[in-house]
Amino acid sequence: MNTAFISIGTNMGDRQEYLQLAVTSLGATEGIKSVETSSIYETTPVGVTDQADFLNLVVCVGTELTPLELLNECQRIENELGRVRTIRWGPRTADLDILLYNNESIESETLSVPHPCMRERAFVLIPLTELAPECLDPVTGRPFREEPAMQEGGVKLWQPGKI
Ligand code: A4P
Ligand code: MG
Repeated sequence: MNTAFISIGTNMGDRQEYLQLAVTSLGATEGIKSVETSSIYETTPVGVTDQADFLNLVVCVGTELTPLELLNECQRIENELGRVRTIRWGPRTADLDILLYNNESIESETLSVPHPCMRERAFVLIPLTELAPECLDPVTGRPFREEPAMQEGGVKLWQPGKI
């Protein structure tokens, strides 16, 4: 069994409902055997800042899917949730990014793991280290909890506990 971490973000419509639907869809996906979520955090937008606040969480999945199969399933769920791809970094109903897949380092045309921006994003690091406090960066060997971006702010606990 493989362990993967996935970041989910949403800033449109009923944000909690979209997170719930995304987590439920992951759990119902063939080849995904277990799903565990962090708390939900409300986060100020990064990148394009002139947009609504996000809800973010991180999910740990146990899976028999390969990394590319998992990416396909994440994109299927994004499409099912009606994401309209307009502006890069712009508003979306749900964005699912693969953060980590076991201890692997993957660089292909369609997939980069660890996710290239994850070390700079408090909205990823805070829920990730809540779920897996000892998690190490497979590339640098450092614990994610020691990343300076953890202190960046803009991330507040919105709904404690798993969903
Ligand atoms: N891709 C490569 N690696 C991965 C990976 N590890 N996981 C490719 C998922 N996809 C990966 O993604 C573009 C392509 O990236 C995919 O086709 C896949 O082959 P996309 O989802 O179409 O584009 P995007 O999400 O609009 O762009 P990007 O660069 O992925 O944006 P991010 O990094 O996802 O950032 N602020 C807050 N507070 N909270 C957020 O959740 N999210 C973003 C989006 C910006 N600001 C935010 C948040
Ligand atoms: Mg994305």
